This record gives sequence, C-alpha cells and structure tokens, in this order.
Amino acid sequence: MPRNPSLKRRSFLTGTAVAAAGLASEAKAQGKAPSSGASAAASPKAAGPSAAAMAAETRVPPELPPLTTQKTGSDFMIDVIKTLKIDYLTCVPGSTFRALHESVINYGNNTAPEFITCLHEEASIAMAQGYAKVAGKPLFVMVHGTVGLQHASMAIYNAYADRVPMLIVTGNADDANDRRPGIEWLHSVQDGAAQVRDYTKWDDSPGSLGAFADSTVRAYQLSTAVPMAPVLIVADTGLQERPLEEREARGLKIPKYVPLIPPEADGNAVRELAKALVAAQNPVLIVDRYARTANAMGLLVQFADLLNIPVVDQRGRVNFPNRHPLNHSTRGGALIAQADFILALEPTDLFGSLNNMSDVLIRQTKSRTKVNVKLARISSDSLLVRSNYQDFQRYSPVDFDLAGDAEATMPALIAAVQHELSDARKLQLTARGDKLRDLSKGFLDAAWQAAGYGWDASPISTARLDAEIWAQIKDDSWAMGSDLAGWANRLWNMDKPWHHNGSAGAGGVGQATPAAVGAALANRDAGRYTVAIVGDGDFNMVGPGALWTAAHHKIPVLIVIHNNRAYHQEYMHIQRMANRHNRGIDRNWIGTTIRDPNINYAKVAEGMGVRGIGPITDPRGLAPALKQALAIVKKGEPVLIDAVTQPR
Ligand SMILES: Cc1ncc(C[n+]2csc(CCOP(=O)(O)OP(=O)(O)O)c2C)c(N)n1
Repeated sequence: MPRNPSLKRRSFLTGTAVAAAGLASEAKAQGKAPSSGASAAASPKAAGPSAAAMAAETRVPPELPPLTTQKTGSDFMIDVIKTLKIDYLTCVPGSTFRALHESVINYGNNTAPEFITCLHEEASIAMAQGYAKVAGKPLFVMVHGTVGLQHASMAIYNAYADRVPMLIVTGNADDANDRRPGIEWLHSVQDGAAQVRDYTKWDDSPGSLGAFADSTVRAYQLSTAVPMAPVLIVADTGLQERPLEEREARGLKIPKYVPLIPPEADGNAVRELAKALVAAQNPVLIVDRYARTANAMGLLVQFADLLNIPVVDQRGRVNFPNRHPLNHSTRGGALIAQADFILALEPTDLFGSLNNMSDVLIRQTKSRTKVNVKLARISSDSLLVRSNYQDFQRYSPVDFDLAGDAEATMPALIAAVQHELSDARKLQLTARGDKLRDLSKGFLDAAWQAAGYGWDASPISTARLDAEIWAQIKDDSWAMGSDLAGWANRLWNMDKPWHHNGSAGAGGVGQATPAAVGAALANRDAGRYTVAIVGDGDFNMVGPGALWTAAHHKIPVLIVIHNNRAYHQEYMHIQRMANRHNRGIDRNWIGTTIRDPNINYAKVAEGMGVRGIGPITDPRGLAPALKQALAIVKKGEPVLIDAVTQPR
C-alpha cells in the first residue's frame, strides 16, 4: 500500500506495460528483435491482442508494485541537498537509501553532488575528512542503515575528534508494518543515529519531507559551524520512496542555508591577553587546530612577526610556514621549559604539551614548564564536549581561558597587541626576534644533516624516501596527503594551506589512504596533484579499495607505501612489555610483523586498476620510480610506489 492515501491511479503506469516498453527499447538498442512479451508494444504492424489478452497483459500483477512517473520524496530530498552546493557524494550503495541513490543519478543528473563510488563505508567517511580539510567545505556521504553505519563508525570518530564537517545520511525503514521480512528487519533500528551519537555533533530522524528539509539544512549549518563535526540524518525509506502529490510538492519549503559566523573571544579578555603578551619576556605560541580558512596563515605570520614570538606548530592544521624564521617547533620542548608566558591556539592536548608522563608501570607526571609560567588559551573546543569518548584529553587549567574561535579572534588580538606596543617595547621585541631568526638559520641544515644518516641503507631510510620525493615535486603544484615518519615537515617547504592534511584525528588506523584520495579529489579540482606516504599497516585496511575509487574517478594521487613490513608501533609496544617483563625480545615479531608472505603492494595496486611500481629496496631505485610515477600522476591518474623502508 502506498503510504499516501490520496495517491491517484492516473499517476501510475502499469508494471507490465512499462516493462514491455522497456524490453522493446532495450532490444532495439542491442539491435535484436524484441521477444514475445514485448512484441505488441514494439511493433505497430503486428496483429493486435484480444481484449482478454490485453486485460491480462495490462493488469497489475499482485506481486508487482505499481510504477510512478511522479516526483518522489527522494527527489525532493535531492532538491534539499542541492541547495547546499555540495560537489560530491561518497558512497557504498545500500537498499535503505536506494531511492535517494536513484534520485541522485537520474533526477539530480549526477552533478552537485556527483556520485563517487567507494568500496567500504570507512573509506567514504575518511575521503570526506581528507576532502573537507583541503576544500574547506563538507562532502555528502550516504551509508547503508545499521551495517553501513557500523562500518563507517571508526572513521566518523576520527573526523569528530579532528573537528571536520560532513553531512552523513543513512536510510531506515521506520515503519515496522511496512518492512519486508528478513534483511529489512536486520538493517532497521529504532534509533538510527544511536550508535554514532557520541561522536556526531547533531542528528535527526525527520518524520516528514518538510522536516527533512529543515533538519538537513540545520544539520549542515551545525556541521560547518565552529567547532565543526560530522552530522547525521536518518532518512526513512517510506519517505524516500513514496510519490509526491503535485500539491504537496508545491507546499514544501527548503530553508535557506546561512553559515554561522564563528564566535570571537570576548574583547576585554583579548585586551588583557594582549597586555600580558607584550609584557612577557619569553613568550611561546603553541598552535594546533588554529587554521580554518585560507586567511589563517597570513594572520598568524603577522601576529608572530609583530610580537617576535617563537611558534611551536603541532600541525593539526596548516597553521604556519615550516621555514618561517619564527617557526621553532623542532625545539618546542626547550622553549616551553623556559617560557614565562605560553599562549595556545586551539590546542588539542594542552596538558600533554605542558607535562611529561612516563610510560612505566607506575605512571609519573612531570611538568615541563617553569613554576610561575602564565598560561593562556583561545579555543572553541569547550563549545563541543561529550562525556563518553575521552578525546577531550586531561583537564589543563590556564590563567586566561578565552572561549572562541582562535582564527576569528586573531584580527582583534593583532589590533590589541598593536595598541599595547610602545616604540621602546617594539625595539626590545625586535632584538628578541633577531636572536630567534639567527637561531633558525641552522634549522634546515640540521634537518638535512640528520636526513643523511643511513642515506644508502637498504631497506630505505624514511628520510631518504621523503628527500627523494621532494627533489622531484618541489617545482610543481603539489599537496601532501600524509607522511607517517614526518620527514616531509622538516625537509619540504610547506607554506600553503594544502601542503599537509593534518592527522587522522583519533588515531584510528586505516584513514591515511582514503583521506589522501579525498584530499586529492579537492586538490584535483584546484589543479594540483597529491602525494601521500602511507604505512603498510594503515594501507592494508581500506587502502586498496580507495585506490580503485581513485582509478575509477581519475583522481591524481601518488601513494607511496612506507613498507616496513610491520605494525611497527605495536612492535615497539610489545618490545617495551617484553623488556619490562625481562623476557627477551626474540618473539616480538609474532602478531606485529607483516611478512611471510611479504605483500606485493604494486601487484595489489595493479589488481585495483592502478599502476604499481616496486617493491623498491635499493634507495637508488627511488629516483627513476618517482619519475615514472609522477609522469602518471600528472596525466591525472593514481599511481602507487611500494618502498621497502626502515621501521620509522
Ligand atoms: C583501527 C586501529 N587498529 C589498531 C590500532 C593500533 N595501532 C596503532 S599504530 C598501528 C600500526 C600501524 O602500522 P603502519 O601503518 O604500518 O605504521 P608503523 O607503525 O608500522 O610505522 C596499529 C595497529 C589503531 N590505532 N587503530
């Protein structure tokens, strides 16, 4: 029974007649004669069927549903989504949103959003995470009810902990009376969002199309408002699939999306903070998830130059140029230890920055700071806190705690510092800045010198891997997806918002490759290619499928496998336990190495339709492999290099 009792029969075409016409046109397209059931509809010259045969043919058989030419609920849902101007939809198909899927590709003409086929829901979400951090706007993700959302959940937690926006829609057959026995029950829930509610910002299960419009626009506004996070809408299958009466369609309204202005910290508090900063002798600036837009980096450079303050960049976002002479991240520990004033902008773990906790049986915490240090924080994190998942880290009290978005507050903070700075103080601060700038002259050389250790080693040193990549990309328009060992940050020149993609957020392994493919999608549209250096353990989870997605949708990305043939981090943990228990480390490889057989990642890539190069064990093989790979990526295609490396 259609849910809408006012549905009129004239809106339906009978199942058999349409099926016959369809068969006929399909046969025509294939150059074949249509078979018996379709002949009457296909050939006007054929003798007409008897009235009884006609009646039998055109009667709706009880097992076939009536067909409709009307606009459907899911078409209207796509009207709503289209107002949000989302470019792509990442998706593994599922029957709980089959009507929405069909509406995207036919009614919505597969544009804005365009369907990006994924091979795992975890990859759909991780792609959206990587994309949003480059494009500065969310993706739309559809996941199958219950089981699709279960697959997606770790990636949603990563994106939540990373404060990245995305609009997720899942389907659910709300009305138990209408559920077909079997699978529709298995994939239905009473409360569709319950399993991810702890790590989404907002969810709703709208009961009508009007409510869907309101809730989806509200969800999108909340997701993109600071602090950003994923949101989830549960779309009832009945609402999606039922035809829309013209009159009803005319009555539906789609509210306008208006972005929320990010909250700026209180003006008086900003002025107090500026006074303290100007007066401080050895201030330090810690930045983590500060940069939100393309303006952020320029503002931070202006602020640091004005105060001549050293910056410790924890790289949750692309905050500060890594070669700026005030970027002193490599000696962050020493700076924090001697600081009299520390300002943290959107820190994710301030306690961890200010304290050291040893990994021994009886945990001991030691402060890294001077006793009298004054602390300040500008952060939006306290505006979104949930109880269960502990991503908020240990409580860290500070002297000036300003609630607000740090980037939005920066212009006011710069103005307040300018106001506080006398000419005499400016001179003193310039002298401080000169010393810091002098000191920084040695940073790059020191990094290259350190990178030289084990230069010719086989397996390849991780520093050499990153150095060889840099040598070949440095004059191009490049972006970085991820870098497990972190040498790129020391050796490459990173001064654009897309020059790295931050971290997974919650340390959920498996994110790096799909997030890089998502970032590469945004970078492709901006005319750049993406390079990502990905751990083998991380890659194995959903990386191969993400490669196929990149091949299918022509997304230019170079995935370099940092192949240490191990879950090396876990290897180190087991080593620590074996040492602690004084049992020797000769059995550490059990459960921590990925050998015997060694995985051939180049072959895995080839199986996914992506050119695979390697395994490369001799570092001299890297340069020609990279040359070959970059030629492919510059043609707009994905490619993989399997580099057999030192552990880290
Ligand atoms: C989903 C998930 N499972 C397990 C872990 C535990 N874990 C942390 S690092 C790591 C190893 C990852 O291996 P790889 O990407 O090759 O990096 P490596 O440690 O070898 O440098 C694992 C399994 C995790 N963080 N997330």
